[in-house]
Amino acid sequence: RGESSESRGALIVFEGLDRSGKTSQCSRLLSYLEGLGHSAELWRFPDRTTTVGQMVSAYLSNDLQLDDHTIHLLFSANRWEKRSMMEAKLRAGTTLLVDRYSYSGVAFSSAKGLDIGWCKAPEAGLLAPDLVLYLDIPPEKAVERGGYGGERYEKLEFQKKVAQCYKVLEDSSWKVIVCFILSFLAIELLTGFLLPTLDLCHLVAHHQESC
Ligand code: 2DT
Repeated sequence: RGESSESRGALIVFEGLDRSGKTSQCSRLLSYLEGLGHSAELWRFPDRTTTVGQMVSAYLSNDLQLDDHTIHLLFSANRWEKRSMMEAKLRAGTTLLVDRYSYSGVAFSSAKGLDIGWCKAPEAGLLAPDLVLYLDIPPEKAVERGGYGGERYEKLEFQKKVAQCYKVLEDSSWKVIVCFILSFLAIELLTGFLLPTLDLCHLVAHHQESC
């Protein structure tokens, strides 16, 4: 390991359908990394605590009706308002485990029929993830897990479209993890991808643009 002043944290993003296990795996990975002595934090988008995030939350719970483009930009704005804090954390050496990010933004909005190029545009300039862990679960299996609440997107037909839209977005930063393997091998699998990424972060000086 290099000098601590030269090392930054890694930006690790979890993506997947609702009920794919992102939140659980994020927490497990956090404990694991902390056990290894890494500084790490759990983040999630949407971050419902901000003013923008409260609008997003009201939209998701059907208390607020918004045009599809408008809500798309609010989701993106919610990432932009956290960008400088994320960068500061990463520079200070803290690894961020982020539950949903730009890929959710593009997949969910393009699943509604919005142009994919238009959906990607406001994401340009956000911090690029070092690693995206995509938890791959068939939509029918996700429904079986139960726990779909009453939120706007938690319906099987829509989740099927989202799954198709996610597939188009896969790039070299992605590791696709098949969900039924995950329950047995989660930490081993994840850390097989993760630890090399953490090492790499000590060498990478700058973040690239995302999307
Ligand atoms: P959670 O259930 O994980 O809180 O997500 N979504 C999320 C979007 O449509 N665009 C985005 O940019 C993000 C981050 C996915 C709430 C829902 O919001 C969707 C599910």
